[in-house]
Amino acid sequence: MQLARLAVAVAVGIGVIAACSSSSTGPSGGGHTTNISVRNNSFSPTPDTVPVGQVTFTWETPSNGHNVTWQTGPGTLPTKSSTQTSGTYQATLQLGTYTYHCTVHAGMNGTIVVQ
Ligand SMILES: [Cu+2]
Repeated sequence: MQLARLAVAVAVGIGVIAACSSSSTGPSGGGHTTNISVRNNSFSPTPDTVPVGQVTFTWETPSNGHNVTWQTGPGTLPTKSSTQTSGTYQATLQLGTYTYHCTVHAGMNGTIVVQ
């Protein structure tokens, strides 16, 4: 009986992991990826849930000038990116929830949940 309970617990655990990793974007627009796209006037995916560590923002081309500027988050916020039209920018994140935006375009916002 105890063994059966353990088997159920393991099966449920595997199911949760599979549900999280099966797709980079969920039905609500949320994602689970450390690679975030900088599009014209939006970041994708957002909200995004990632593990502690580095995330990479990649500017889709062609692109207008955008930047990644951190607004709120735990501890000292990462240094903002330059305003650029291509390339990548990386930031190292710790446990907690971060919000960021592009200072050029009002409404170009993003959220990353680090867990
Ligand atoms: Cu922008």
